[in-house]
Amino acid sequence: MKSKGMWFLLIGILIGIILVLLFVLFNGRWNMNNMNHMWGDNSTFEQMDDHMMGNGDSGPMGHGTIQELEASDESEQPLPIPTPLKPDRVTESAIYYTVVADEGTSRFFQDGKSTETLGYNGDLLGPMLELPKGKTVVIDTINRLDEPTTFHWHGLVIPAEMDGGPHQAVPAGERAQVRLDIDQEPSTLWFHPHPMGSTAEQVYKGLAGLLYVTDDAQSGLPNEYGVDDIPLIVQDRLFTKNGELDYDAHMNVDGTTGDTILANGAVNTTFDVQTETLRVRLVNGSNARDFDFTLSNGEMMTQIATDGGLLERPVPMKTISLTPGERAEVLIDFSQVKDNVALEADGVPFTTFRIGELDKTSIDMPTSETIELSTDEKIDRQLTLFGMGNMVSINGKTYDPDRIDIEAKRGDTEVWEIENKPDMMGGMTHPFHIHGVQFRIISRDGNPPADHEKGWKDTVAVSPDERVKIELTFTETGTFMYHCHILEHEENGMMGQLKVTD
Ligand SMILES: [Cu+2]
Repeated sequence: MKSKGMWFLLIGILIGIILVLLFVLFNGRWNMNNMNHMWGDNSTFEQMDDHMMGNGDSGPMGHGTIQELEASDESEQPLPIPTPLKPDRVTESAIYYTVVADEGTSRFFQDGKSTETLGYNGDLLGPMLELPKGKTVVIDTINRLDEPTTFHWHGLVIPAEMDGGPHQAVPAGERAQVRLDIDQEPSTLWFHPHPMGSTAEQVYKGLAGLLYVTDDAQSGLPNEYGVDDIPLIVQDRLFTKNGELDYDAHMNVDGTTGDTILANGAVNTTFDVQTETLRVRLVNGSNARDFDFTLSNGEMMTQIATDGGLLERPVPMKTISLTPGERAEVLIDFSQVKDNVALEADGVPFTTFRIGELDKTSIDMPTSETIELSTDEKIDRQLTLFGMGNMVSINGKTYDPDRIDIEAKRGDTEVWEIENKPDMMGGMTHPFHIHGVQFRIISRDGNPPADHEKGWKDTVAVSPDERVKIELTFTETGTFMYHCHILEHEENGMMGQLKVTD
C-alpha cells in the first residue's frame, strides 16, 4: 500500500514537471515567432526578450507596468509653439509645402545630455501645417531617416493612396508627393509615421506634427496662433539617468509609457496668458498613455471640439480624457483668475499658465449642425478587440497586408459595433482609429454618447467589456487601415484593412 502511494506521488510530480516545461517552451517559442515575424531582426528580438522575460515588468502573462507620472523639478521654460510651416508657394487653388523627416538631437534637461531625436523640418516634433478647407494642398515629403517611414495624415478624409499608411512607405533618402483635397470641417489633426514595424519607435523618438484644417467662415473663436490659440501635443516619455531617450530599453509590448510629461516636446513649461479666453488644442501624442486633463484651480474648461470638428454645442468639463491619438479643443476662461494655473495630466502639473494683464475676448460660438444618426438597433459590422501585449487581435486575427478584412462601397453609411472583450487580466482600454473617415458615436453600451462626444471622431476609446457603436460614411476609395492607437498594439498586429471601392 505504501509503495503504491509513493508511485502516485512520483507520477504526479513528473506530470507537473512536464506541464511546466511545456508551458515555458510554448511561451518562449510563441514569442520568438512573433518577434521574428514583426522585426526580422535578432538583435531587437534579444533586447525585447530580455526586457520582457528579464525584469518581469511586461510580457505575455500580464499587462506591462504603466510608469507613474511625476511632476518635474526641472526649472520652468517657455512652452515651445510649433512653427507654422511657410508654404513653398501658393496659387489660386493650391498650397505647396515640403515636409522632411529627419534625424536630430534634443536636450530635455538642463543637466542632461543631448539625445538623438527625430523631427519634421527640425530636431523634434514638427511644424504646424495650415490646410484651408476647399483648397488643394500639395506636400513634398522627404525621408532623410536611415530607414523607411510614411507620412500619415491622421484624421484627414483623403484617398487611401495619399493617406500614408503602411502601404505608402517612402524608402530612406527618397521623396514622394501627395495631393490632398481639403474638404472637411475645421479641426485639429496631426501627422505621424505609420511604417509597419517602426511606427511606435519613430513616434516615440519625436515624429509628430500638427495639421489645422481651417475655414474663414469660422471666425468667432480665438484664432491668433500662439497667442490666444495654442496647440499642446502631450506625450509621456521615460528618460535614462543621463536624460536620454532609449526606446529599445524602455519599450513595452503592451504600450510604452514614461514618467515625464512633455508639452510640445518640452518639460515643465509655462505660457504667458494675454487674453481672457485661451483656446487650447490638446493632442494626446503618447504611444500608449490615456491622459485625464484638469486645471489646478479645479475650474471648468469648455470643450468646443472633438477630433474632427466642433461639437454641436460647447460643453463645460472638469476633466478632459484623451486616449492616444484623440484630440480635444477647449476654451479656458482666465477672466476671474488672479494666480497662475497649471494644466495637469492625471493630477500632475506640466504646463503653467501665467496670468498677467488680460485683453478682453469676445467669443461668438459658431454653431455646428446637428446630424441625424442611425438608430441603435442597426449593426452592419462587428469588431472585437481582444488581448494584450503581443497577443492582441481584432476579430481573432492579426494584421496581414495581403488580406482585406472589410469591403465597403463609397457613399455607403454603415454602423460598426466595436466590442472590447476583456482578457483574464481584466483588459485595457483600446483607442480604436479608422483612416480615411470621420465618424460619429451612436451609443456606448446602448446609451447615447455624452455631450462632449457628440462631434466628429476618428479615434474612439473603447473600455474593457464595452460596446461602442459608430456610424461612418465612406467618401474616399482605396485600402485604409483601422487599428488600435496604442502604437505597440498596432505593431503587434492589432490592425485590419478596409477596402472602399466605387
Ligand atoms: Cu490596444
